[in-house]
Amino acid sequence: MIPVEERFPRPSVMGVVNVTPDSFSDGGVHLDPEVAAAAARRMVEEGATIVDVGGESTRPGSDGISVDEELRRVVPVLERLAGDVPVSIDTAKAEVARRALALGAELVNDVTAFRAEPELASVCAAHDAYVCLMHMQGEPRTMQVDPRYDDVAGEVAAFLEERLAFAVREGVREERICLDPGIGFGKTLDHNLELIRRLDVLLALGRPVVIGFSRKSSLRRLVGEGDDLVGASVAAAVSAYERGATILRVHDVKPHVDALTVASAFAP
Ligand code: HH2
Repeated sequence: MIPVEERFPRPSVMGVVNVTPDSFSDGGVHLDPEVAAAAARRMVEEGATIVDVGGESTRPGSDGISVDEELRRVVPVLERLAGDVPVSIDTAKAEVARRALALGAELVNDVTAFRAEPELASVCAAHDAYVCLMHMQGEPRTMQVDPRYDDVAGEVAAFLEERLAFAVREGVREERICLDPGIGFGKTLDHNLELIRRLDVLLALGRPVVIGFSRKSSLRRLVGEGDDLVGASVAAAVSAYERGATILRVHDVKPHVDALTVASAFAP
């Protein structure tokens, strides 16, 4: 296995496949495992480096689901992709990650950064998996009620530094880990903008940064009502890339790959 930086050269695109009835961005679209697997394959053809498969929505206001329900949603998709498509599993549950890794997933994307189930860290360590640790203030059910920070960039960085140290203590190799400030997870529009503006604070931790701004409601607040958020999402991804982000987590792969290819052509 190679370090994150080599496996995911900057910029890399992570395509999102939510196998959920209720995700805010693509809920219900990929509930049929054949449809989900076909979408994942198409994302890789369009230039995604990896596809993030998730069975539990974390949209504001959502409740959790059981291990059995999450497995029932994601396993049929993972079985169809095994050995064929590079997969990340978006889960906070050790049992779901264990099954996904056995089915060939190479990255575990935990929006709770090993807080929901700390034993998930040793599962990742045992498989030498890549890991994404994300910041969230509060929990999905209530996180958007009244998020507050004195210094959002500093507080998010301090949290991720502590979770990085925890993961390493549990045996995950640091070179396998990337960090994500968690756009929209207990944050206002201003907090989200500030996190991208001051991405250098996060980059100072020395790990590759993942950004998921795609189709999030902050973009809707900026551009107003309209058909889709593709243009807004692409602009956010390019801005994050130009400030140092490595992996962009997106729903609309092709326009992001095109935009990032052009943006990276300007890099010295
Ligand atoms: N955002 C969502 C879910 N997982 N993981 C990381 N690392 N970063 C993110 O920003 C992130 C994430 C939420 O977006 P989406 O998957 O579209 O919706 P839902 O949680 O409703 O399934």
